[in-house]
Amino acid sequence: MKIYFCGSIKGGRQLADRYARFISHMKSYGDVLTEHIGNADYGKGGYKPAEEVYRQDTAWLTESDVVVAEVTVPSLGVGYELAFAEKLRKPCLVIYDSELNNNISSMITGDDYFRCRCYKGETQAIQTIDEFLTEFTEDK
Ligand code: 6IA
Repeated sequence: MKIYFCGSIKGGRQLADRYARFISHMKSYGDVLTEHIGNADYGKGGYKPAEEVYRQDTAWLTESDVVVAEVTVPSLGVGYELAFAEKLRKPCLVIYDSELNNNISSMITGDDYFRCRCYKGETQAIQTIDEFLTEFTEDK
């Protein structure tokens, strides 16, 4: 199974270590195409043309089987990726930590295409991720 994980980059990197723990867990289900999102140093001092980022990420989204987005830290890029994934009819799990942010955009929580789940603590987030990935794991 190919998993596309979305998390904030320019929106703020304060949860990068948490993304890394989620990614490491999800790797037991298949390939996480966007492992770099969990690297706290990603982007520091580096440069990649925006066109290249866009081309690569939309190609990965297109080849992915499922999308998991952590949206606690608001990110324009993650919002865009979710809309792109919906257009492609990819199954999308959207999770957020309600103790850190309980004010997620209505354009995400109000779209019943997305499976939006709040969590309290990483253990609960992992359980939610497990339920979702198990559901889509069968024939992959
Ligand atoms: O608006 P944001 O930057 O917070 O958007 C984050 C989301 O867009 C992530 O889920 C990524 O998949 C995607 N994204 C945005 N910027 C990049 C990026 N920049 N590289 C890969 N994916 C990205 C390269 C930074 C460079 C200095 C190495």
